[in-house]
Amino acid sequence: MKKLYLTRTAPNPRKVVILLAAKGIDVDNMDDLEVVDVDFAKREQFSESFTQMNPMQTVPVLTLEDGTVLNDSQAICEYLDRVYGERSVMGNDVVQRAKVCAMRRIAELEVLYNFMLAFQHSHPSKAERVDQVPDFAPKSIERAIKALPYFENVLKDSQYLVNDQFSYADIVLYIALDFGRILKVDPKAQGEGIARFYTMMDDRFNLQKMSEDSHKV
Ligand SMILES: N[C@@H](CCC(=O)N[C@@H](CS)C(=O)NCC(=O)O)C(=O)O
Repeated sequence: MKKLYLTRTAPNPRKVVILLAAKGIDVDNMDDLEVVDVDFAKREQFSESFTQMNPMQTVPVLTLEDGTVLNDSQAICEYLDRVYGERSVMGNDVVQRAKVCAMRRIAELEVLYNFMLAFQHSHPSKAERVDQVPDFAPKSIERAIKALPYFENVLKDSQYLVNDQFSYADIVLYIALDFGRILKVDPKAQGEGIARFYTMMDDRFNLQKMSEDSHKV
């Protein structure tokens, strides 16, 4: 049995859950994969057994039957995209694939990671992990917001980010926009295209519900 370690409130594990959902697969109902919820509040990512498996002490992690450990969301998504379902969310032809890669890197590096840095440098729960510099938080939020017009420019005229076709780049931007809400950046106030995109993605994948459900487990 494969095992997928995740924390449903955290952005990087959410990429994996949404990638599967986009392929019509419910992560909690797979025959050959079991989900293991890692509770940050209980510091489970720092436990000895988890650290042994992933010395980076981060989620998501996917372990395969042969003992392979994949400890990065991108690597896990690449693997799951190839192994499950017919249509590739990463892109079916070489040019689409390359364009999805470029777009998701910009969404990830410019938006998601700046929001993550802002959170890590400002939230008390991250003080153990990060040598916090509080001034870094507003600057990182500013950098993320500065990147949004790039996406607005695409989304004002098309439904999705790459060739008007749903892709992994959309997943990363959606997760980043949703995470921005924690930092009081309203995804519906960043331009008409982004607002429409966020609403469309949220109707389909409902990240808010995923957070609520995770508090029940
Ligand atoms: N490169 C990794 C980064 C993973 C990462 O930073 N995960 C965060 C959650 S989004 C984490 O596990 N943080 C643990 C902590 O804050 O203690 C990936 O994309 O999988």
